[in-house]
Amino acid sequence: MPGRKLITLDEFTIQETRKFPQATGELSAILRDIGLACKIINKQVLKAGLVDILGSHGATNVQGEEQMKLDVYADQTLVNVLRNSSECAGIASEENDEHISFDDEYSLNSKYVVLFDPLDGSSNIDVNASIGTIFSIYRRVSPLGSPCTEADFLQPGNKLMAAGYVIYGSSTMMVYATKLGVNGFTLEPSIGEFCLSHPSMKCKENGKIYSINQGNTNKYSDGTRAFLNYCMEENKEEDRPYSHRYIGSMVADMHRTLIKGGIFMYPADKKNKNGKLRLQYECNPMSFIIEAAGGVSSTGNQRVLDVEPAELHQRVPIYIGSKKLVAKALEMHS
Ligand code: P6P
Repeated sequence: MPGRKLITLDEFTIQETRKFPQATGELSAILRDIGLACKIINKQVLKAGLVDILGSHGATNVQGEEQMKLDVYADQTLVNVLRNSSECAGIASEENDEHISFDDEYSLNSKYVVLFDPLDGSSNIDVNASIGTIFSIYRRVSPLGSPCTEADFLQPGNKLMAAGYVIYGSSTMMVYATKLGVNGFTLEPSIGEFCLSHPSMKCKENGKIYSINQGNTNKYSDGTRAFLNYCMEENKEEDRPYSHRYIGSMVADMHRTLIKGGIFMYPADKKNKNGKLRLQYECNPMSFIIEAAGGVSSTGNQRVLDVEPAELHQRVPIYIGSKKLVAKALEMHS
């Protein structure tokens, strides 16, 4: 791109670090590590149909879901890259029952821990729909020099230092948020770098797209069903009926919500009192990102980021996206 200033993820994170004189650059290093791991994962995702890595890996993860080989590959890639770089004290993954503490001297003295869903939406791998990696970075609460503890990973989302996702779609993009804002980077395969393509991303205050698995409608609360009827009613002044879009991959549905506005919902239902999505691996990172972009995110009863986690794999209902549309959904939900 002659003439156009190319800013790579590495350059951007270094520039951001300079805004905090006391920063040691560890957070930037972790973001660069995650970028590297996701470039490695991306290579396998791009050839999923060619290499015999489709089909179930046989094992099932802590959620009782069949593990696709790509899930396991993505999980191991993230663990290995983060362990080798020694920039964090340990990790917790949606694919593993317990957290993993890294025991080399550098890791033991690192001040951050990382959580991730290594390959969210993996049921879409076989149909070539977009899937993604979701990550969260917290400052540890356990003492430096000692192994990280479960308490480091059970912090509420309002303690997040950074969170983001990589979407393996028509292009491969990394979007991450800190308290400074949300920025998007598109992978330029010819140089193998994530390049700044979506600076200062903002979530529209209102939106015309609602995203939910309507197949579960008969299990939703009266309030949620009333909101769905509201979205489907004709109303010229309010551009209704709205459009329904649902990919079934949270990263893809949330990326569209961030860019085009609207609401994504995975409510509780009669069978799943806490919905399906995991607080620490999906809902908190996405809520941190959407709030940093000016949107909102609620369980229906409280701000997602304020939920005090009780266990690593707990689930919460979620209503997330444009401020006005989420407010309407919550008004009808209650
Ligand atoms: P359903 C993928 O399995 C996932 O965890 C999210 O990425 C996605 O939003 C949701 O589950 C889809 O669930 O029940 O609609 O298939």
